[in-house]
Amino acid sequence: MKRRTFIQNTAIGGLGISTGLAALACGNTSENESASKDEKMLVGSLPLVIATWDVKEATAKAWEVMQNGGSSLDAIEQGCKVEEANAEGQSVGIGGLPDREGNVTLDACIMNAAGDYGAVVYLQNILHPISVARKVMEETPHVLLAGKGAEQFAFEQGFEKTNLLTEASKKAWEEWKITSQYKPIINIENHDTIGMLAIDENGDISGGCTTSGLAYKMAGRVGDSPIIGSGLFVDNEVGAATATGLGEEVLKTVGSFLIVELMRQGKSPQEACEEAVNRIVKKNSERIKDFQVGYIAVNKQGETGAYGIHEGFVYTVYQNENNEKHIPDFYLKNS
Ligand code: SD4
Repeated sequence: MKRRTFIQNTAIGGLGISTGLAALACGNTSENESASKDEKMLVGSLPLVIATWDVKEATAKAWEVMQNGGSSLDAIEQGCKVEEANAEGQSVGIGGLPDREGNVTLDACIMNAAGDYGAVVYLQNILHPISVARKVMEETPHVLLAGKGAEQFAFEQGFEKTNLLTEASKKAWEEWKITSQYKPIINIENHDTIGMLAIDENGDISGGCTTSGLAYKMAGRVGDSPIIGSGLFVDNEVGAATATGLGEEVLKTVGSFLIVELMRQGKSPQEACEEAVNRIVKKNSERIKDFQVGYIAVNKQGETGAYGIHEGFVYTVYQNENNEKHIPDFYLKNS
């Protein structure tokens, strides 16, 4: 049985994991004896896209790219661009809520299966930070460009200047200024901040993360999303993870790297996401009622996992021809 055929045959069930397939992967069945080493690795079906929040248009785009023979890296860039261009969503790209000075500043990063990484932080006036991040990765000797330098680089690469502050976001900011109270709002992200992971038919994993960060943040503030190991980490031998929510807490625990390392040690994506959330919870038992963090992860075998602190975090999976919103378990349910 060729690998591709095997992949097609696995296309059953919600997240693509059935007992039979899991057993095949674990080496318990007689079919297993004729399976190649490559086939034994596979549990969920490929290709696969998973993203934070309810972002079906973005996952559909990424899926389409891979159906047309594109790589997981192409899928990530094109999928993330869908949300960046959505002026209605107020936490990524155009229409993102500004910092307290009224500036929309964007953070994004991308990682490929070779372990290359590119990122932009505090980028202004550019519609597609994920594409600039990819250019940083592919066209420069660096991995991370910030602020004016990142903007200048984007212009040199042919990106156009775009006003990212929409009327709706300007109005929201003007209303906010009346009280100027700063308090992260749980699940404000619940539309389009995007952390996305994809595995293509070759089994290669890529990931991306793009956001306007927290609304009304201090000028100059950068969150976890563009920082390797925190908002995103990909290791093509093991799997990938990405985060959403209060970036400061993700940064302090290097959450996405932690999840990938836990998967390397044998934890499932679900167990690894839970452990990463638990680390944050343990350090913040008094404060966790005030902020949200959610993780999603995928391993090399195509299994997925997700976990949040609060109810309200959702994610989207496109696998087996199904593009669906999922509701993960969350910490505060059990405490
Ligand atoms: C940040 N983690 O800048 C981001 C915000 C976010 O959905 O994920 N919003 O802290």
